[in-house]
Amino acid sequence: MSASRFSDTVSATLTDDVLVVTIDNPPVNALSADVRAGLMAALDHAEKDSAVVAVILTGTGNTFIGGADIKEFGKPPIEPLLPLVIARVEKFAKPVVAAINGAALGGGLEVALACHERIASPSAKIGLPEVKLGIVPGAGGTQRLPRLIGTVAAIELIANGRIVLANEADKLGIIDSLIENSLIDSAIVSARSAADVPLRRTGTLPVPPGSQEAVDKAAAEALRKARGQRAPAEAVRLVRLAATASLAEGLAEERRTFVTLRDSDEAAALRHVFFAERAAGKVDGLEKVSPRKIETVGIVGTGLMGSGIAVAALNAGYSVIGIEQTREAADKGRERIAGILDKAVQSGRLDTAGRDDRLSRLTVAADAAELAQADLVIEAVFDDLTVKTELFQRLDGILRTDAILATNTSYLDPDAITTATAHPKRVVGLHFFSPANIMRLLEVVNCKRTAPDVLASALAFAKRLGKLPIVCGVTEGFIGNRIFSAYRREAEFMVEDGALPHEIDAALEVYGFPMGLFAVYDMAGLEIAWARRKRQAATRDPAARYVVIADRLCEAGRFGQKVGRGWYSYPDGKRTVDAEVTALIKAARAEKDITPKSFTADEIVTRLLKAMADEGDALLAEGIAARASDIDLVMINGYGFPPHKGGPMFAAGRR
Ligand code: 3H9
Repeated sequence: MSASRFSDTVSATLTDDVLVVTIDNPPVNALSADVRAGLMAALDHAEKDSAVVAVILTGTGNTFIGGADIKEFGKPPIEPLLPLVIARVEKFAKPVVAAINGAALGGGLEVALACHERIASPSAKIGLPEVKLGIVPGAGGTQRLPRLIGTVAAIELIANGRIVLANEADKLGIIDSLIENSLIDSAIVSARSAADVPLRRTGTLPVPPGSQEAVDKAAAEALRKARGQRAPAEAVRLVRLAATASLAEGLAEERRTFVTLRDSDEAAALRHVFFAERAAGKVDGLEKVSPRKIETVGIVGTGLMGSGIAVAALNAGYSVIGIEQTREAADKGRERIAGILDKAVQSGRLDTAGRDDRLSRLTVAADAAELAQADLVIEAVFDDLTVKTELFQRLDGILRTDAILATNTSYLDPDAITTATAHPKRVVGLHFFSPANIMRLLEVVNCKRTAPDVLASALAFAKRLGKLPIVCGVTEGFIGNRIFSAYRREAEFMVEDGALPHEIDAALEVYGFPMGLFAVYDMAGLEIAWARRKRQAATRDPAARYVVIADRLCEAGRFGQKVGRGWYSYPDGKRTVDAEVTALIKAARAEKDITPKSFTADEIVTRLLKAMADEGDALLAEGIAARASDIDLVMINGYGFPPHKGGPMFAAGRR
């Protein structure tokens, strides 16, 4: 066995007559300029050296190749470009086998698709997730994948950016075999035997014929989910093209589309989101702090929120102890949790063995003493300061001193709740979003006295739950509800100034929100916010601008969709502009002598973005949020802000 190095990141060993080329470019073996140059040099070497009969491409660690180097996008391109490297692989005279040891994504899968054979370990994750970055595959993915798996499956994977595990990739025909052990040894055997038969070059294969109806259905489904984003539609177009155009034509069109999309605002926004997600949850100074061990999670209150949290924890493998005040309530709580799991079984997301395993790790008791075993206790009781402080006091006598105590309050001051416990350092806020088993966002509130290892533990817990943790300081409503309040306030100011709710909603929906603000209000119900406004009335600054319209709606019994009338009315369930609401708005304007002006959709969006970004700037100045990108993630993952616009801070900055 002899070793050679072709660049800083690409080296090879010659095992008898097979050259095993390894990419070692941590953290994810991205196809940087050095990797591309190294691969070309390795192929040069393999071509010239008659002792080499076949080549294997593989990666180090748990990645084969994570894709193109996203950090290179937006910079001048460096030769050799990836399509050139890939064309060379496909045309290579000696067999090239991809030994897919881990994630093969984007350009990484495109390299593998050009190889003459693909074998993978069971842990491999395979996909073309480019649309998630606002682009299409740019190195042959849209042209080669359909040649292996057909148009329908290729649309389904590429236009949705869906990543599959090796097992599914094997069934689909993306890989040729799945190898449990000794991947490289098997690859060597395959490569040698491939040297004796004609090579299977993916680009020369015809796209398997399929039903046009099924193609149209897959395309329509992908476009529906895309909600106006460009990349999925382009991906569909390119995959369809593979069936009718030559490989060369298809590749040229793919490349043109890739370059246009790569330089688009949409792609810049989604790249921002990608890196924002990787930065989220990182806290300066916490890198060296070890989290405490958490295996058993107590949840006090198994209502809507508590049961959702319980399911999230059970899904992540924790043992869960739910606590209610009475045996009857505990039974109901257990039923609620089991009900969520049953629904998952019915929809095929969970098998019955998985449900039974989860239920075997669940206890719901009426006696808080059970929490003595818990490593972390999350309170999800009624959002009332007295209720929560009394609970914290009681828990002091039950919990182990090293157990962590989390509050799930939405609006109360966690530092005020903390005063009730003799162990304030163990308190942290975990603000889940409902339904807690589904929503990815989790605001992790670093309270005044939270110990660093408690914060580190909360972050590790969030990660294990598969959540996106955003650390924030203590402020009313934390990051999300503070920005949302500013957004809501501005929208109501605009209604008073002359825009009608449906005009604002239409502008937001065209911008990319799944639903306009006033439609969301109606869906959520108006009465809880009304009650809060009434509570706050005495302490409100009388000089501050206050819009009475929402109060008037509530006074008229217009509590939203569930009563058939709110900001809109809902005859036959259909959202409809209501003249009574318009009259009420006009009357409120007249009371303040406001002459209504009209707003364009762009003016509406600009004003709302500015309101959100100004509040975001305030959160940064107050040290509540650590970075602007965290604020963007909160609004994208908790409040429907369109990801392809990058979040309010990013979008306002671009304007
Ligand atoms: C593409 O391929 C286009 C082609 O079609 C055409 C080209 C012509 N580049 O996620 P992690 C960094 S587009 C640069 O926490 P994990 C990431 O920022 C690409 N950097 O790890 C982070 O850095 P830091 C298509 C990248 O183990 C670190 O790696 N490919 C890239 O949880 C660790 O990341 C994709 O969209 C990259 N491509 O998951 C795949 N990827 O430590 C994108 C990651 O400084 N990547 N980084 O914060 C992933 O999905 C995951 O990173 C992966 C590993 C599953 C690979």
